[in-house]
Amino acid sequence: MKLRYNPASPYVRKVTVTLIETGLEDRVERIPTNPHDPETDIATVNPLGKIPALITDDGEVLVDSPVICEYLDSLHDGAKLFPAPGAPRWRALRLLALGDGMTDAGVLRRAESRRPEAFRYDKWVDRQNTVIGRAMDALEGELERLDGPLTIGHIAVACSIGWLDFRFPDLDWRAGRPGLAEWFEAFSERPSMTATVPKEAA
Ligand SMILES: N[C@@H](CCC(=O)N[C@@H](CS)C(=O)NCC(=O)O)C(=O)O
Repeated sequence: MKLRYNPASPYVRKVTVTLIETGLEDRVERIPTNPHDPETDIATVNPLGKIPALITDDGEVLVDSPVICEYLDSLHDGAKLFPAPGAPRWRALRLLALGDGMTDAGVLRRAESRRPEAFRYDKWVDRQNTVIGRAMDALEGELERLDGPLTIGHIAVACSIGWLDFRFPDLDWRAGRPGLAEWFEAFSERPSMTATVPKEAA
């Protein structure tokens, strides 16, 4: 399999953490890709022009990190990151959506701040910060759901927070959320997380 990859992307990180946690890391070749490079060929692989994209051994192209992660989860016999249908699955998918939603809001905030100053809309930035803050408050209020067997939800939340720390070190999200901060510090010590800390591509 081939993974269109960038070490700064929080969505890609979810996939690489999944690969490590499921023991599939050696089956995937990482192809460095900058989707913002005008010369990139990513659109010939993924019409949406985004990473991650996974080319399977059958030549199928899978896009969107939740889809890729669920596919990878189907390839191993260990404990599943996507629980079987039932309440645990919905809890995991809820966390996945919250984590990805925080990342999506952060991406929107970052896009706004990269516009020429005259085109920036501060209220839009504030709106995204509010979204991130509300989602984190929700997580702080349901810390017990962050315990228990590892799921794709935990991975999504941790990759999101790790990326928010990387891009917005001034966010100060730990203030007033001691439980979430403690959970994140502990989760970040997993080998799958220490091996995938976000960084700019070389
Ligand atoms: N929902 C997608 C989001 C992927 C995404 O937005 N990736 C960013 C990199 S972090 C990207 O490729 N952006 C390029 C663009 O939007 O043109 C997923 O979960 O995979």
